[in-house]
Amino acid sequence: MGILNDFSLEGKVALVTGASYGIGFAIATAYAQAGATIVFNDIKQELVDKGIAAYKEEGIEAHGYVCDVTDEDAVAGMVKKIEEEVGVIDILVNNAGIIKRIPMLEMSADQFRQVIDVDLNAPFIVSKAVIPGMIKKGHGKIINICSMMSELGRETVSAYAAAKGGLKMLTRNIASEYGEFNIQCNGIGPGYIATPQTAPLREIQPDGSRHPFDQFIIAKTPAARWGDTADLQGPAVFLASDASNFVNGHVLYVDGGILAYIGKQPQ
Ligand code: NAP
Ligand code: GCO
Repeated sequence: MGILNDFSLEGKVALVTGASYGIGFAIATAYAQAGATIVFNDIKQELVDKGIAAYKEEGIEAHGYVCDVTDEDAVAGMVKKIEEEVGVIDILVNNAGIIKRIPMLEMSADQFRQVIDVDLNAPFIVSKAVIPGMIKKGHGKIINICSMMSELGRETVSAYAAAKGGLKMLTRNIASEYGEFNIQCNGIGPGYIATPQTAPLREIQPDGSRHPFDQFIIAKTPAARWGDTADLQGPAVFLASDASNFVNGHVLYVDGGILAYIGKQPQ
């Protein structure tokens, strides 16, 4: 098969955090199709059970663990269990994330910290727990799910933008610090993707019209549509596979062109 072999994930163990549904689920499904064994976690048993059932429907025997990614001891315990029960992790996707859309002057410091904790501190905690195994194995892939907000700001998302901007720099730093151990750490910056996280921005209005933010995103995206979780699958497989072995510290924006576009000129 030549070059296509480089994209295979056969024999690899992949941990995707917060992957019962949404972007994490789509990425894990693609990894399974490429040959990897799938491990995921979520905060609640109910979500883990739902996730396992959803993977089963796709013909995937996924291993699910209950774990809050912000809890350092819990994460260390989970990674130890995964190593014993499934195998040493080859691929980590730091996907679990939250957003709070609150104007900065109305946001409490506690709310700000909660977002930083899940979206920035947790990728540090989980990466720290898996890197030693990757070093022993002689290779590893870490993929951090960044955002348009790793580059851009907008009203109401100060904590999220601060966290995702920080996650871009954590990505570069892991690449810098552990590249010599054959570990590649890259980011994916999804554009606006239709998932439960963005559902409030797409709600149909009482008069049946589209949400103004929905219309704004369509106008701001050269592809003129929201992204689908499937749009992230190919890029995620590339960054987890041998095809990207000399790609390190990069953020691959999968955004339908948003970051390249100044916006529609006035008619
Ligand atoms: P989602 O639908 O809200 O899914 C996020 C998942 O993370 C949920 O399963 C959630 O569980 C889990 N999670 C949250 N906090 C956690 C914690 N402390 N420990 C373990 N799991 C936790 O979001 P999504 O849209 O698929 O987004 C996935 C990632 O992509 C996030 O990092 C997000 O910021 C990023 N992203 C999304 C978009 C987009 O347009 N949708 C664009 C760019 C980047 P619960 O349901 O229990 O909260
Ligand atoms: C928002 C959105 C975004 C997206 C995504 C963009 O309120 O602006 O939720 O932040 O979720 O991260 O890449």
